Amino acid sequence: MIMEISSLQKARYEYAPKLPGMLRNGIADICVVEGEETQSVADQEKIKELFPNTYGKKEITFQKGANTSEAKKQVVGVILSGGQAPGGHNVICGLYDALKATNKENVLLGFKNGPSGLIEDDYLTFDDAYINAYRNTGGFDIIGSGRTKLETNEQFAIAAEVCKKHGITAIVIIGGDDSNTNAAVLAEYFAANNTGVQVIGCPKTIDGDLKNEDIECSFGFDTATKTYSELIGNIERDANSAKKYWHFIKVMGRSASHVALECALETQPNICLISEEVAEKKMSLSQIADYIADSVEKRAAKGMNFGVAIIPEGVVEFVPEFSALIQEINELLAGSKAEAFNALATWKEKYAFIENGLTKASMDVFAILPEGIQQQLFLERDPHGNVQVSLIESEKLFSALVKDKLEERRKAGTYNGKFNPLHHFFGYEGRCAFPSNFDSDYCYSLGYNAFMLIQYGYTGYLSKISNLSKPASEWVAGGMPITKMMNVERRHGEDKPVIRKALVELDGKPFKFFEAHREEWASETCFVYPGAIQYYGPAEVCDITTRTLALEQE
Ligand code: FBP
Repeated sequence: MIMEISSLQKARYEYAPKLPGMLRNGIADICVVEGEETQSVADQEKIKELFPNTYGKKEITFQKGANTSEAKKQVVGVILSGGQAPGGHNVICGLYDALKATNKENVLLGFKNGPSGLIEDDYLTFDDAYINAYRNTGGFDIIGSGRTKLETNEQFAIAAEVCKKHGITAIVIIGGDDSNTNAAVLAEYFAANNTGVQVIGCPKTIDGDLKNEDIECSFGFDTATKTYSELIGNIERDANSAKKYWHFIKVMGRSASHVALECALETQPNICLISEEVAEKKMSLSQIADYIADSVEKRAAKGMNFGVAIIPEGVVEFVPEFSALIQEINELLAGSKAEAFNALATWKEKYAFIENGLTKASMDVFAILPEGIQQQLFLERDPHGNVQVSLIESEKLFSALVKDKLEERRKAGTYNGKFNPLHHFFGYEGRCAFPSNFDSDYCYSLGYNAFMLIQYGYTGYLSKISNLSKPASEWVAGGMPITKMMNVERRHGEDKPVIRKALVELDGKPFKFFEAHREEWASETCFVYPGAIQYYGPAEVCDITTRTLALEQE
């Protein structure tokens, strides 16, 4: 079968990603500067105890200088883990190029379909022809991805066997906070068992929640938010042209609202909910609906019966009364009780069962939900029997609640507008887009740098490229022990060492900027139309980073 490719894809094959200045001559010209020993962000004693071989290592930076790394053949295995994020292919391309430029005998293996590929010994060996077909392209189809977790000693023992079989010297895990937590645990296991296999992580996720004082952003966030912002901007322009619809747009981001906030900074919609603020202010569904309805009412009074509201995917979990309701529903249907519920023939009977089982507070919340959402709460269960909150159509939920509020206001005589809502969900549209120049460069650098860390013998480190709001020539390459980013959290009833997830900081500059402008955006039409990602043209159009990063590094 002949694979057809688009003109853009052909052109992107030729794009030469920009590396940080210090990496541009490869290993021959790179030396290591070791910094301070590190401590985990919290729970130091516990993390130290759990990671006796990899805890407290020094942060490192590369700079130009004479290479002192050991000359040995490297066989590296790479894994893509979790949700797709634009640029993943370039991490692998950068890793491959660095590995081959260092020694032509070096080998790169790609384990297929996520971490399970390592356990199942399902892999391919990269060569130039294979790699060249994926340069600067979106997606994770180069080897596939998956969400299997590597976390048990049995899995680690199998992984060690597979590494031994292929003579693997290092594993690179490209993943988010959970996958890199697992990378740290695997690194510790390999070190404790003297396998000689190093483990390096690369920070991935469109959600933008794997960041901290060392990791300025996860890759994919730039392209995904630019893709969503293009679409939101197009919708804003449509809304401003037709002047007859209110668009409720849910954007991905399982938990944190970084994606929603970045899209709001890019497009200046009338409304953008920020889940972290909803939690901080303990807002109820009714208060959120009133907040949106205020904007609808103010705009209607000026003859503007249209608008755009951005809803972060994870928001309902941050509404205290809603998460209490979810917990009660999980208990209500725990174990065999689910069977009794499912045996009831009609929704009326099921409703009575629910009414009987919920507390009054939760029933009050349940009662105001549109029937479609009520039923969704009982249909979609995960393998543990829990409600899958991410599947709740919160964009429809909020527009329905706003509609009710507006009817009340109409009766009270304060509102006399028209409210025609339309709904959208932007998530999968952005995860495999052609990576922006920023993500192409950043990802290639992360992969290239990961090999430098391997070559210099480091394990349990995250590939770190910083100074990202500056041109790539000024970026700084180095590595950070993953244990530095860890703390202990309660997960599934157990205390676990995990990388701390970064939520939107309400005292951070991106949120502060949004907060200072949102009142005006809510009542006026201040839309901004970012347009499509540009790959060719002036740097100020093609190479700009996110507003979030620019504001954070101001
Ligand atoms: P990662 O954290 O693995 O990068 O994935 C994040 C994400 O893209 C979320 O934004 C979204 O909620 C989720 O993946 C969707 O998961 P799936 O691909 O399994 O449907």
